[in-house]
Amino acid sequence: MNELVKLSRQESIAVITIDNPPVNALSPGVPEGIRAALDSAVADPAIKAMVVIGAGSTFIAGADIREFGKMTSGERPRIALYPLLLAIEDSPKPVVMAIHGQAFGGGLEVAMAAHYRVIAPGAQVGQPEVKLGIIPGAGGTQRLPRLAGVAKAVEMCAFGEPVPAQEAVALGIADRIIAGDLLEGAVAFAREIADQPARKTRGRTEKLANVDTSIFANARELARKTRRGQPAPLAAIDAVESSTKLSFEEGCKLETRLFQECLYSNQSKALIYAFFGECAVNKIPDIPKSTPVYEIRSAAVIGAGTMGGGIAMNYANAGIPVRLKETSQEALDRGMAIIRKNYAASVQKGRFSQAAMDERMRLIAPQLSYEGFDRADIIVEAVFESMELKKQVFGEMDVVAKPSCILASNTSTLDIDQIASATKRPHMVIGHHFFSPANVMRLLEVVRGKATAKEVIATSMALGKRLKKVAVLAGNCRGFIGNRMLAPYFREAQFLLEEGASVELVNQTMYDFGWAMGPLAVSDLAGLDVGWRIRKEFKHLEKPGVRVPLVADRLCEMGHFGQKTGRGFSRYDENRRPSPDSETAVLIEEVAREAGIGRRTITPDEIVDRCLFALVNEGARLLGEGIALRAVDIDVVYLNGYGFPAWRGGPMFYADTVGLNKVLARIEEFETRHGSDLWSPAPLLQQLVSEGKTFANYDQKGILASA
Ligand code: 3H9
Repeated sequence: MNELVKLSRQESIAVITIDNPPVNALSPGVPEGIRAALDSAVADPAIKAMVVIGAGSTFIAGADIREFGKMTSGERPRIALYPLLLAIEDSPKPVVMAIHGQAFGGGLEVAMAAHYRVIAPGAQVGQPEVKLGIIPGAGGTQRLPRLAGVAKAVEMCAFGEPVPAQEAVALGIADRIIAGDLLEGAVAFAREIADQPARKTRGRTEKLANVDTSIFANARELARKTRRGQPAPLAAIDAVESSTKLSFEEGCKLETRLFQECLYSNQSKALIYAFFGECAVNKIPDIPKSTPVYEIRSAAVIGAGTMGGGIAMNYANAGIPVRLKETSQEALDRGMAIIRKNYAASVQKGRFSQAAMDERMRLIAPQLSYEGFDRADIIVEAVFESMELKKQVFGEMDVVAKPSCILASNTSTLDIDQIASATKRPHMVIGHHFFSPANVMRLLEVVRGKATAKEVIATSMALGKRLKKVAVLAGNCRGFIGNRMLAPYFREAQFLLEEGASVELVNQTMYDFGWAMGPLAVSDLAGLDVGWRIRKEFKHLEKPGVRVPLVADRLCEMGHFGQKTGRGFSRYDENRRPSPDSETAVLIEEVAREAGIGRRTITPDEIVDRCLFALVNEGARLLGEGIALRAVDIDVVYLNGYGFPAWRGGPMFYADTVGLNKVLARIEEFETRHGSDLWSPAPLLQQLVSEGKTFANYDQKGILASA
């Protein structure tokens, strides 16, 4: 019907195939093509029913997200799916949607307008729009409750999680699972129902009656808690609730209004940016897609502590057998017990079955020796953060590993080149910095040493995806992207204490900004002793006369390491609930007095600017030095590894929204007040401001230049 949608025939059944790679998004031309094919099939007297199917790996992943920016900037008119869906639903001949891969967003909305849906066993359906800061905008909030019931529709539209094929059938979203050839099965199904009367989803109201209204109140409460600061989930609940009160047409009108409000918000811009950011970080200018990759069929991890155990779980979750080595039986048993406990908790929460847990446990081989390490395709070192120890372990890895084995370090701060120097194959050495808890956190910082081979980098990026991580490439420097930026952020949080803010004010202010936790609460969670140890290791690098934070070290000297000792910046009860620690407050005043720091009233605005612009300034420095490839790479790191609010897009996106000239002016103000050693503006930031540009402009230039 056009180059994106084809019409063919299998006797009396018309087959409409959407072919818009990579994910059959509803880009301009696709809805028009479906409409033309539908009209043509309806007009053809030889056709009794239609099947709509997607070419390639998926049915339809939704509206074309790239179009939203064009719509809000006035470049293109609104995506008009509503009339197409009515035409499908009003077709006098039955329409069967054949779903494989994903029917997401507008894809599910198209599918629900049909009279029947068949689905492949591995497929998923979902309304993930809230993850983009919007709500379903083509009748999803009205048709889904009619098929799946109101409670499930609220859950799917407000929280965005997909539903697998089996559940879709049980819920009534799909009619039948088709194992084997989907098109063949769908055509056979279409023949079966060709003479049945058409069932219009919008006319079905049986699941809208006698709805327990507490569903909405409970969902709102959950959304306020788990999607803090985000209006889209609440708008989605309002829209689904309207299906129980308004006619289909009126419900759709409300949905459209709420969709528009969300679409034009800054939050949706930030979340859409974050979505494309995750795709962008995979593209590395000097490593083309054609770069050969090593096959990873088996892995080994050294160190069964919190990180090592979590990393081993990632491999087992991906179906990759993994050996887990420790130096003592006691540590090994402890590590395996934690893994078992974590898996058991997932089974209890219904995330996977007991059989799946047993299989994952079977894939992890605990051991005290290097036996079998010679067959591993990758060995990940996850020992204590000490250069001496890591070099010793890498020396051992070098001896046992086969030549094609990748040697990865989970270091969070140390120099990868120095670690690599302990081996005879620095080209095979790379950083795989997982984030704690490694089995949960999505970020994987892949750290490139100066000798790391391109194939090893390409393999690491692909492996990241297989382990269901967001892999971001970083250059080698102390702390890489995430932790290097975190240092000035934490520094400012502590300086603010010394200058007069309370622990609670600093934490609450950053929490209210949207961070998952305040900076001092994060330090207490991570353990103050970790930073203390690192600071001691790097003491020789400190510039004499430059102010350093004093409170954390003093707390450590008192044995207050944070949550694990029950005391740190805050006090913690047995359930790790925080409360103010008056002794810490006294200590802070004492430290300030000793250091001659004057105390004053600190406002929340100053807390936000000091902490965030310290982060942004360091980010700009990383960009200028080429440690981070693009500003979006930094943002993806912060969104996936550090609890930065996704709806603010990340620190660099946030700086663009504030205006880089304003950010620079504030940094210059802090420089005057606190000195150039702490606050000299990053040269790249100065350059962008002088050229009237943004970080987004910088990224565009970088991507275009490398294309
Ligand atoms: C919506 O539907 C609103 C409606 O209510 C209608 C309103 C009127 N558009 O993720 P991948 C690109 S809102 C444009 O690596 P995977 C992606 O950027 C939409 N592009 O593949 C990447 O590009 P590149 C609701 C899209 O196999 C490439 O495709 N739907 C879209 O790991 C491959 O993507 C969603 O939110 C899109 N919709 O995962 C679903 N989707 O090659 C969003 C993907 O340049 N998509 N791209 O790097 C997904 O969740 C995943 O892409 C999916 C495939 C699970 C489908």
